[in-house]
Amino acid sequence: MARPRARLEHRVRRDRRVALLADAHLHGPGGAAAPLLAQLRELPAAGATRVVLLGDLFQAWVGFPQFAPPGLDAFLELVGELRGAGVAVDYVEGNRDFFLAGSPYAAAFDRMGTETAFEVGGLRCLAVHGDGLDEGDVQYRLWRRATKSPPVRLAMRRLPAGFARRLVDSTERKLAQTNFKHRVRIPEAAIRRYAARRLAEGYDVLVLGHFHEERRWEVDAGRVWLLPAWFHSRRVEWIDGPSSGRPSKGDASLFRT
Ligand SMILES: [Mn+2]
Repeated sequence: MARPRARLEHRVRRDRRVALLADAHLHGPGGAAAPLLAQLRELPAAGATRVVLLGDLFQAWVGFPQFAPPGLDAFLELVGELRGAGVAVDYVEGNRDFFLAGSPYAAAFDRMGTETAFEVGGLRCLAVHGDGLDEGDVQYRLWRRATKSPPVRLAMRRLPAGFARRLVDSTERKLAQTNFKHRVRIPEAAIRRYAARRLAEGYDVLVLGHFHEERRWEVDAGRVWLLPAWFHSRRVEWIDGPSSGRPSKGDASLFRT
């Protein structure tokens, strides 16, 4: 049986313009939060109706207050402003995000979980972070299961702040090791197998983060888009619907070469 996923509500709301952002790794390679927040602040004026944050926004983000990364308060305040301006904000948990769904932070977003779905420009899109879909990487999958397990959650919830910071730092080093293979090779065959399975559920586009390098593939059942890491590209990506008033990138040009 597949691991239970925190399935999110698939509302039939057609978005006009969706902004996508993955792997900012703030306070890691992404640096300070301010430049990213400035870009997000522009989304309502740019016509966004939804922004999907595909995980690993911070170098590490744990759903308990003693782990709060620098810049979190300003980020959450901005999320509130975006939603107040009519932009839906979804957060998809990455491998550097721990116990966020079900935490007090979840209420700050329209949706918070391991995946989200939306429809824009006639495309039914599914967004998932992308770690753990390589079924051949047993070491990583075991590590992920252990670090996101209920006993670890219980232990982390009770940790004092100083210890929490040291734990994040040592976790950081382990992540660097377990993710090493992903840094040198994108598991294309595994991603294509995963895409075939998920697109068959009724989606046209699978959007992934995590792999940091951009790829756009046509597959039998639809399309796969690996987003560039924000800490490299320093920009948000877009999927446009036909009524956005901008040249349509919703369909034909979404996968332009
Ligand atoms: Mn990741």
